[in-house]
Amino acid sequence: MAQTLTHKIISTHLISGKMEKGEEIAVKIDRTLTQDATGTMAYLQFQAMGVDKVKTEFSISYVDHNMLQMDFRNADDHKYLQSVAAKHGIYFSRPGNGICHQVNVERFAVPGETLLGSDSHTPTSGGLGMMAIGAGGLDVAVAMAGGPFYMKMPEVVGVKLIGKLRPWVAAKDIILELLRRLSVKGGVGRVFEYFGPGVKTLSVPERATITNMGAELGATTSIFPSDEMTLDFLRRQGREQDWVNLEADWDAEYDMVEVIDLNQLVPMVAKPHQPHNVVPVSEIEGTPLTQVNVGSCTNSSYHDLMVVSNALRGRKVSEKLSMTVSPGSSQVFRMIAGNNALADMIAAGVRVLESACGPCIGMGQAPTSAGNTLRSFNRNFKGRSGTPDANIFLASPETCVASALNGCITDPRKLGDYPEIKMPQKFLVDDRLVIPPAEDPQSVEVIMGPNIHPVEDSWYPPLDDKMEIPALLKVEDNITTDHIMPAGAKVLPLRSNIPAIAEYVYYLVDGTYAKRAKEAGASIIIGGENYGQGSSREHAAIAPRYLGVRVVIAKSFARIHKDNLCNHGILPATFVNPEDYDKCDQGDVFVFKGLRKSVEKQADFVAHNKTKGIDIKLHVDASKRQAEDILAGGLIMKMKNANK
Ligand code: MIC
Ligand code: SF4
Repeated sequence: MAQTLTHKIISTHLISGKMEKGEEIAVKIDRTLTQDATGTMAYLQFQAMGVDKVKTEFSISYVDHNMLQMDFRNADDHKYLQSVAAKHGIYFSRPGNGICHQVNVERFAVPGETLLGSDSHTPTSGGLGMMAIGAGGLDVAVAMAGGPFYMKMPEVVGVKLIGKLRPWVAAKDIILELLRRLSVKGGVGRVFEYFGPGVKTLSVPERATITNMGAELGATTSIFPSDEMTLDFLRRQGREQDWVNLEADWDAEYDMVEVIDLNQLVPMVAKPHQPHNVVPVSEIEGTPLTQVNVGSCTNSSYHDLMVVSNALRGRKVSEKLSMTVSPGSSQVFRMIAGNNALADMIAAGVRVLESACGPCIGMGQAPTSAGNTLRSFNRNFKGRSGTPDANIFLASPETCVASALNGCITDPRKLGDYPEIKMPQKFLVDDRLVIPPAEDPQSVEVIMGPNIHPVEDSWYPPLDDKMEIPALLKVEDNITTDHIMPAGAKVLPLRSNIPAIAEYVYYLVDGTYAKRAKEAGASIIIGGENYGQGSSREHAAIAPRYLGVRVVIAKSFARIHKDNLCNHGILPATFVNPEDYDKCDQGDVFVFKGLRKSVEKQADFVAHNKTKGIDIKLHVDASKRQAEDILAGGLIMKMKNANK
């Protein structure tokens, strides 16, 4: 039978389950990646599994998020990560080597293989024909220990690209167009597979921009075929041996097809505060800006920065705003330093940042109060920039640089001729910032600073059969993990310390929440559609769990967050009748009876809203395997019980 690319890769990695839409399948993971902000927890959990050496073909630990070292904490995390990697067979990408996804595309992504990463933008490597999936740290730890990754067999959406992008219209505009059409929940349970004649007009970094931001659709992953363009890129990276030709069969059938005519696209921008609030740039041209940032795992490739530098050469960034550029990797950084593009940017007034996530995750460069910031990044959630009342707009590097020159949102087509960027025959390849694992692991001592706090069994009691507990918070649709467990310069350094970070759960939404939750002992959260979209950070499950959250009732859940809740023993329940959401309020007390049996059977059940005197019908939104995790108090407890 004719197969999609997704089916081809899954079938060669299938361990169990039926490849039927919605069925739970287990797939073999060839490679893993972590980054520091999720990595410390992932490795603490991996260590607790007692496995000496990772069982994957290749595992790598990047340091790119927590780069502001305002005290010992981030620096200690880096040391821990370096030592734990050396001990357990993991490669370590040193701070300064670049943003995980950009480096992975350049140096380590392999077409046809599977990659599991503890970061939601792991699908960036799908730009090279890899099945690359984002997950919580515990799932990545399990994969490193040789376990499979479980997921629902996704629907496959074929995105047919026809035509060719016009000058100043960028790959970013393709994914913004898809977000405009489908919204941040349009991709849940789906893989986006690109095909059609337009595909061959896009380079690997352009494809990677698209697969990167497919995460904002809520997709399981996104993937491009591995074709001549892929070979060309790998050759320039000195990795042609990694190439295989891989594409969908010509007559493969997709569950749904979206057609995008590249000729018709125009520069787009996502307005605050969701990546799907997309309009043509022309619609909001002239919007004043106080900041422009180019970089992030979405748009920091050599080509991206060369376009920016070209447009800036001999000109000045508008004095109305501050512009930063963060090169995606040491490779990109050294190449633009070597050909003077960096000097042109500095001369134009650009503030050059190190090769890291930086402003994307609120690690410095917070914008002005109520200011408008335009970013070549992928997320514009409220507060993410570090300034709670700032407005984040998202666009291509092309639109960013045109706007930086003008001081306001500007259509890049006004910049004149599109520059001809000559791509180097060979990229500057130097992997010396990637440290291989130790040859004598026994001699390596894992170094743990005082802020590093492993999870404790006492946080994970088994699920109670009977509970009478309050809903301490009710939130709306599309709540992100940035709402639940914010990042930024103040909170990110606490990623290795759950009791400390738990103080910040939902603090931008309701500053009293953490205190109230601790006082209540056990509690519920009520959410709307697509609860927990965005980042893969499992802290958005572990910290609420530590605060006593037992059940989250929502209209629907985002994939990674739901998996994280189950892994950490919180029951994700959905309303059988979505209108019941309106009947429940913050403060209502819910009575659960016979809960264990319902979860065991994954049966629908009734919770009594005692405050309102009504019964609410709920659905256990978990697979059989996940139901077992929840009953045990979480996956770690289930594993420990099995070893007893
Ligand atoms: C993000 O973009 O939100 C992050 C920071 O990269 C996260 C991971 C994290 O929270 O550490 C992600 O996308 O998964
Ligand atoms: Fe880093 Fe931002 Fe990419 Fe997340 S989205 S990995 S914070 S650059």
